[in-house]
Amino acid sequence: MFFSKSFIPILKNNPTEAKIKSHQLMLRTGMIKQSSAGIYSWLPLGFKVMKKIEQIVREEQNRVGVQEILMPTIQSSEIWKESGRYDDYGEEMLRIKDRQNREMLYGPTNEELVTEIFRSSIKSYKSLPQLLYHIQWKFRDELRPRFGIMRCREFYMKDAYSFDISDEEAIYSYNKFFISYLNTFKRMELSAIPMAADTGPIGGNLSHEFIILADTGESKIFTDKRIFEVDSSNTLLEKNSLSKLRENYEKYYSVTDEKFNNNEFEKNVPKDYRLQTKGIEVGHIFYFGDKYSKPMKASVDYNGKKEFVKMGSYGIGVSRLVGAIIEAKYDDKNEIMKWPISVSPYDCCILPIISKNDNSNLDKAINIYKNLKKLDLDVLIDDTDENISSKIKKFNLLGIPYQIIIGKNFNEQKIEFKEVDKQPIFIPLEEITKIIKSKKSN
Ligand code: 5CA
Repeated sequence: MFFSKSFIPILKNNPTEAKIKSHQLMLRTGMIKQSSAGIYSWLPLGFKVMKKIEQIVREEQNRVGVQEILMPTIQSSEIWKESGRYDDYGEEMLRIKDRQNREMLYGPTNEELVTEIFRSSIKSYKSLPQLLYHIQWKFRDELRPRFGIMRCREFYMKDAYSFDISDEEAIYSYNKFFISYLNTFKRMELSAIPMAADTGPIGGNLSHEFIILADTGESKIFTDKRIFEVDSSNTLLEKNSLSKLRENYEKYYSVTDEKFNNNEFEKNVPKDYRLQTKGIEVGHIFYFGDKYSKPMKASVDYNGKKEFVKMGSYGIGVSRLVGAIIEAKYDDKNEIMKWPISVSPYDCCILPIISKNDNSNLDKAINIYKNLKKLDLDVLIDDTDENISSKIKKFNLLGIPYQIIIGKNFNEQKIEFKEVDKQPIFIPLEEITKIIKSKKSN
């Protein structure tokens, strides 16, 4: 992509309405545009990042055997009346009437709809477990939408649902999501810590929030620092290995504020390991047994009788993750963003120094651009005649991790190559592509 033709509307200064760095940076670099309170359009740069996050989430769901479906955003109120949540959900739910005066709603979550889909087709326990997910827009009429896409009204969520015959099997499903979430966030170079959490309007008695530590986060957390050292890498997708993993985490006291109890904290965590801080909730998983299957009569035949299925639900804030990654990776002091390559809007950028009457650096840059494109790399070339220092400043904010700079002493064997947050090195193009490709395939 040529910068002059791209739709990346950069702002000169930080917008004053934005209070946290991710919101500032997303507006400043033209990733999003607010269309009304808590509702945003996604412009090319932001959309590319979100789509890459979505794809990682999808691959990791598929890897643990969850099947993708797509449910609509608009739901009928009938099923919500069956579960009893139509009234409970209150003003956060956006209620709509169609032309026949039927009560509809814009889905804030999908437990009811997926249960309705399940019960209409699955009749025997032999078809269990069923693990289904979709990635779809949600609407919650938040009282105080804030921090840009971090707490907004319309947001993009991956929500998954599990159906099992017994508590034991259902916990096995729960644990598959547990490992899948750890792997998902690891691929985005994030360290997300699972913490015992409250279940809120979703219900149930077992729940974990996946939290990224950040001063600007809205979740208060109380944790034993040793939990950061738990290693999930050799976990197998079978019952014992997964419950061992959960045990390894649950050994350490680690909770969100709704679950916090100071006596327990002090009793269980030696003084030196106590940490009270803030974080961003990027995922939340719940086990709630027959909370929905019972009132909605979702049962299967089992040993000659009908058994209500045991359910769990599992969310990831796909759009919120864009902001959460910025909060985790943006270097405020030096004003440098560095996207993890797995979600970066481009793999690499080329910054030629272009003077008024001399296009030779641009020609060299275009040549390199074509070579990189042939190797399937996604490249942004800054073909504008801005001076190099403002180009560098701009690209520090855009956060593309790798830069090729073409200046007056250009030498094919020693091309200036720079990681956005490091000093440049001088190497041939083959070396550059090797570095980027190997980082991408990690
Ligand atoms: N049905 C369950 C699990 S599928 C559910 O809705 N869980 S949730 O309410 O915790 O939401 C799942 C994830 O969506 C959260 O962890 C958070 O990352 C994201 N999320 C929730 N509300 C918002 C919001 N207002 N703006 C942006 N992201 C949100």
